[in-house]
Amino acid sequence: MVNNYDDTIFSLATAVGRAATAMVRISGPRVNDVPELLGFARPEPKIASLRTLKHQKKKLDQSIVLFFSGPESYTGEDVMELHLHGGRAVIEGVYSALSAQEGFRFAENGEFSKRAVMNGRIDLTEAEGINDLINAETEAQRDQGLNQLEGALRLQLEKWSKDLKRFGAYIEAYIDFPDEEVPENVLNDLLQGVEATNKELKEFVDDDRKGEILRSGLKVAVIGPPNVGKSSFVNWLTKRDIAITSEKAGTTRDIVEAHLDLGGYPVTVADTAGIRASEDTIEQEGIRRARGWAESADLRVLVLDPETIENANQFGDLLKSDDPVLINKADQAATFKKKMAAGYPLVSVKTGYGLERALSELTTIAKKKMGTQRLTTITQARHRARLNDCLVALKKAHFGLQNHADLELIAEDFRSAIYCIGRITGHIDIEDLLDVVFKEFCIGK
Ligand SMILES: Nc1nc2c(ncn2[C@@H]2O[C@H](COP(=O)(O)OP(=O)(O)O)[C@@H](O)[C@H]2O)c(=O)[nH]1
Ligand SMILES: [Mg+2]
Repeated sequence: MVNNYDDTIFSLATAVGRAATAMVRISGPRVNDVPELLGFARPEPKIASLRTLKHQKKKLDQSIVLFFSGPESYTGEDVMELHLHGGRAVIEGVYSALSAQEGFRFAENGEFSKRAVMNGRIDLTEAEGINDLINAETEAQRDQGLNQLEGALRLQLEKWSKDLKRFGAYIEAYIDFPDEEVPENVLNDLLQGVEATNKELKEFVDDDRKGEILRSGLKVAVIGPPNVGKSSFVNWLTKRDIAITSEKAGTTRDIVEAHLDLGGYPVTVADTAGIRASEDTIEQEGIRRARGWAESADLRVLVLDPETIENANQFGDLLKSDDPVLINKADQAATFKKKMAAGYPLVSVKTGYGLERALSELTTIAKKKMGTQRLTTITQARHRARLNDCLVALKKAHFGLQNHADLELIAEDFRSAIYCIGRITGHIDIEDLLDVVFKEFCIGK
């Protein structure tokens, strides 16, 4: 990525395509030159102003212009927003006027937000929250993205970081004054503090990846033998004919994925090839993919029919404890009379029998897998990895304290625990540890 902060960057902030309006955002040191460049009078900061934009004596557009004087802007730099009419020729006209200028260039992906982080306007988790909100497709995803954008995760992490800095500061203080022994009561307070923080962190990490699953959507694989009605069921779920259904066994080979919104929770459902012994190499490949997708999925729905109820055991290696099983073709009553024993819920995609109940059960499972009491959660694998590193460092510090280890080593453990959290928020400067030392202590007399 080009990382030149001397450049003034610009880009469409709205979607590409014809629309009533299109917003071009410009940020950087030369924003001040934009009014002259496009032949309009410079607006007052934060006052929406109607302006006629011109380039090389030709009018480009009549648009609303907004100016934000840094650091009070999204990026922390001077920012100008051109709310144009959303036609291609208008946007092209503005683009070519800007890109012809020295020091102006197209923004890279996420570069506005990156500058916002670099300039301390937002932290990394808030930037991620912005991105998650933009990508949110369901209500629960929107809640989670907005919460993170508003700084809830940052505040939570900052709280732990502050705790750790305080613990570290005690230790650092006694290192600086080697004549002083760490008194027993201070040591006990520290141990208790470390244990409490450790408990909080552990509870936060042990969340069954709910926030992460919500962010990316629950992956549900519909599996089973051929011809039981898997594709028919997926089509019913999605209310669309996305998968080919046929009386001929072995029709589905590719994995067909569709996105669903179950009560505000995002689900990606996959129709897969029927799993059976097959000589056909293409079908074998389909079965291999079906197994692979099912193994990596968050949930599997096993579909069987009266003919294959006994086959349930064949899927034992794929199924996990809370994976639901459905017996389709309940309309084939005669067959069922003989084979009712299995005790699984009956449905018929053909007649609609039992489908709503199956859907509501699926919704309940989705809520259980993604919904939490607390809105603030880990939403990315990188958060989890760093928090686990932090827990390891904290454990070492705790062990060191208990065993009266060298204070230098304990201090180092705290520093690395703080560093792990700093890597999540992007605040990895731990020099401010020293500030805490001198603010909270006056041992120096
Ligand atoms: N009688 C009956 N037939 C069904 C039902 N659901 C699907 N079928 C039929 O079963 C055949 C196989 O369906 P399909 O969805 O392609 O099964 P898949 O191979 O498991 O994907 C098709 O002819 C469907 O019309 C049902 O509830 N009752
Ligand atoms: Mg199929």
